[in-house]
Amino acid sequence: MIAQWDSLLERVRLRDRLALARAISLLERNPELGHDLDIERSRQALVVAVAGPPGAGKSTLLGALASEMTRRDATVAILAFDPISPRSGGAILGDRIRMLESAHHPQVFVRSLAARDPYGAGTPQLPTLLALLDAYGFDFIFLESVGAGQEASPLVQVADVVLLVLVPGLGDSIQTLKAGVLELADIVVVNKADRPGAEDVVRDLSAYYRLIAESPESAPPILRAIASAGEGVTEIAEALIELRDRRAAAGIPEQHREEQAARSWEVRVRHRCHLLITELLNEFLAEDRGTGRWRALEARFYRELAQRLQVLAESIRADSD
Ligand SMILES: Nc1nc2c(ncn2[C@@H]2O[C@H](COP(=O)(O)OP(=O)(O)O)[C@@H](O)[C@H]2O)c(=O)[nH]1
Ligand SMILES: [Mg+2]
Repeated sequence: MIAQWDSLLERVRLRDRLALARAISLLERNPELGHDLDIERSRQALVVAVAGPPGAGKSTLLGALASEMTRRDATVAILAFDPISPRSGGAILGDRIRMLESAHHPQVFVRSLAARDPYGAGTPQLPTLLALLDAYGFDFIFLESVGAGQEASPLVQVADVVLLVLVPGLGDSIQTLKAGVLELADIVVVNKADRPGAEDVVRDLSAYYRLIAESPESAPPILRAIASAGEGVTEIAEALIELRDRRAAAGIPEQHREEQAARSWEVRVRHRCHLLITELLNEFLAEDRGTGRWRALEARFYRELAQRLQVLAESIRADSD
């Protein structure tokens, strides 16, 4: 399997799309693969987390943005993270993204992935996935979560920049948003500008950033858009290209690289622990539902958890030898 992975990786570096798709599938089944890849990442791609409430138009905007980027000869990867719905067991993908996917545009790669964590935000393989897409040589990698998206999710943590999509009529407007994501935003889009109240949101956001920004230049641009009509998309593409160019010119500071590597590691460890505990807990609960014997099982639960952690530790040691 390692040999298969290595040969796929070689082909990915030569921009072989089929190999890329296969490598992602292999990685989905084998989270341990590509362990060190994220450390080696050249990071020429700009990784953009797209955050915002469900229904804000993130998928629609991404479809329009991808088209705009390809007109500028840029290559784009879109990863859509869908929570595993207990009812359907399946995944949902925005219509516009689905359209792109089926159009087989040579410059756009779209993949929908199942998110197995409570934030609806990814998989333990996320850092490796990004490294893989980076190795292929994409200019932009967009990450969309269909989770609540208003908090600092793991997607935001691994991204280079955060594109926040908001809409008119957010109740008490920006007060309803968790502060974290507003502060992390590098570009803010007020989408559905065809609806009443768009200017109110723009005004509230401007006031907010005037208050918190250290200098006017450090406040994110606030752009209006009507994603469904493709309006305002050029400006968003230009803002992203400018961010990318500025980062490329400045070089990536060593400290930032270290921070990214540490965060990638944190995301992976968090997910692994979460999965391990959840799976074991589900097994115990299924075994004992309704009998009340679970109280007595607690000690056994911890013993078994320790054993599984031991197995995980061994597999990781074997992998890095
Ligand atoms: N009126 C209006 N509707 C839009 C706009 N952008 C997207 N929509 C619609 O909003 C709905 C949700 O869009 P979607 O992209 O799936 O949102 P997501 O959940 O944030 O990905 C869809 O029915 C879109 O057609 C816009 O600018 N104006
Ligand atoms: Mg969506």
